[in-house]
Amino acid sequence: MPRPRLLIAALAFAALAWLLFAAAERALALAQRFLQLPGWLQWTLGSALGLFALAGLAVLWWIVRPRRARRAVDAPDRGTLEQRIDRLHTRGADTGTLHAELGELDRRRAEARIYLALFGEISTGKSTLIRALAPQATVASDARGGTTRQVVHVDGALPDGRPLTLADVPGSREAGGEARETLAREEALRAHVVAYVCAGDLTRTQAEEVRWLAAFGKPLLVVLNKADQWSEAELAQLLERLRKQTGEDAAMVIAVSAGGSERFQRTLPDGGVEQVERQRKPVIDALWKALARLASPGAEGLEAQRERAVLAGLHERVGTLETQTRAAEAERIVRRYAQRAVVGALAAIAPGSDLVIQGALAAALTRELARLYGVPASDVQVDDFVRQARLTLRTGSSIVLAIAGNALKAFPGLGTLGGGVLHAFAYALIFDSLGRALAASLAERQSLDQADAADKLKALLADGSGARMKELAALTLDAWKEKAQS
Ligand SMILES: Nc1nc2c(ncn2[C@@H]2O[C@H](COP(=O)(O)OP(=O)(O)OP(=O)(O)O)[C@@H](O)[C@H]2O)c(=O)[nH]1
Ligand SMILES: [Mg+2]
Repeated sequence: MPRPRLLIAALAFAALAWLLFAAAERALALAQRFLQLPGWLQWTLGSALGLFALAGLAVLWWIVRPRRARRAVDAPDRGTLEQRIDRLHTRGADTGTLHAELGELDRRRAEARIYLALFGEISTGKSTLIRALAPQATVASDARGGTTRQVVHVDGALPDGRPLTLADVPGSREAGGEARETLAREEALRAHVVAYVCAGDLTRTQAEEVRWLAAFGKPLLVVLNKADQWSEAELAQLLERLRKQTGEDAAMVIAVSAGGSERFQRTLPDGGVEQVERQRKPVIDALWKALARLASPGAEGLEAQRERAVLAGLHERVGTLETQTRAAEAERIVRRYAQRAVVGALAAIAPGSDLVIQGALAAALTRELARLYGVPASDVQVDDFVRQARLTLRTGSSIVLAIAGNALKAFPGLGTLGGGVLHAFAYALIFDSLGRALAASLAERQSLDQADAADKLKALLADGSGARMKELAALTLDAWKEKAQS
């Protein structure tokens, strides 16, 4: 610490000590005077002081009371994210939509319009609300008045004239609509302000959606639509419950009536009936007021939070793609080693009755998979791992041969090719199981966990079902044919 700061600290400390002494002295003097007062005055003054202290404590509690912790999402910086996307691209993953998302991020920043996304379960009235917010806009969206299938943007304006783009998104929680729900969520992240539209008390899943949106830290508005369906007293209660339910998550909770149409039957004077459709009048003043307040920082002022949300969403998407890409790569590696093991087995002159894992091959497979998952693996660790796999196999050798024999019966062409093929097939099964077990364990534990991988290996060696056997049989047959030709 530089000297002047040290000096200031010492002076501040001395001043504080002096103050404390003075306060203590004063308190003692006051206490003495208090004791000299007549009894009734002691009581009145004492109770007043006590009440005062209690009120102070209450205020203090109100300030520091524990609040429902808001889970903030991780948002990496843009540079790191771009590097990860580029790495995925060079590894052959389809990164088109990720690049497009970054492009859209920049496009909207340059545009400097405020984006409001309306998000919520199906049929809560999002599309109707957008029509009410921008009645003059010619919306291409559902003239049929059906469910929204894709993201639709509608241009409007805030009460003060600033341009506003409204994003209508597909409703969430539609049976079989998972892909559309993803579209909706991604669009919600791209907006400056999000309105969560509901039409009554929040269900647990709706409350979770609100929490999910809030975690991105953007202004979030909960809009109770279809207010016309409730009495004033019911509405007040509903709003109260919604406020309690969403707590810190929502900046505001308001009620509106987007309008929509109602149909009813009218009995005509001649006794006939007529179907009538009538537009309800929208009542959305509260929404305009709330929007004016939430959008007051302007597109620029809200941009940092918006960018954070988009990057956080991308972070998740990139993570998923990384996992998928790595798994696909692991599968290719495992297949390559299974092939090599088969070729090696077919080249052996006289196959013994024992199955012994080809050590060098297994070590190379282990090393390659560990590198893929970014798990450091020393030579000792790799050797240990191969030894453990051998032990696992020794006890399971007969099971593997039995499974291989059984599987071969299902492929008539292979069964007749003799014992060499049975052994080769068994090795395909062994290396495929070893590789898959190791890849799964590495992905799960991020370490070379022998016990875990051995458990997984045992399970896979004993699993002779399904498409895996077919693939391994084809692989064995190909190798056999190649050998026969040469
Ligand atoms: N009573 C009443 N009904 C409304 C109101 N707003 C919308 N509706 C009705 O609610 C139904 C659904 O409205 P939409 O606007 O299509 O709902 P949405 O949220 O866009 O639905 P999805 O696109 O499927 O997610 C329609 O029948 C509307 O007429 C309202 O304020 N009051
Ligand atoms: Mg809609």
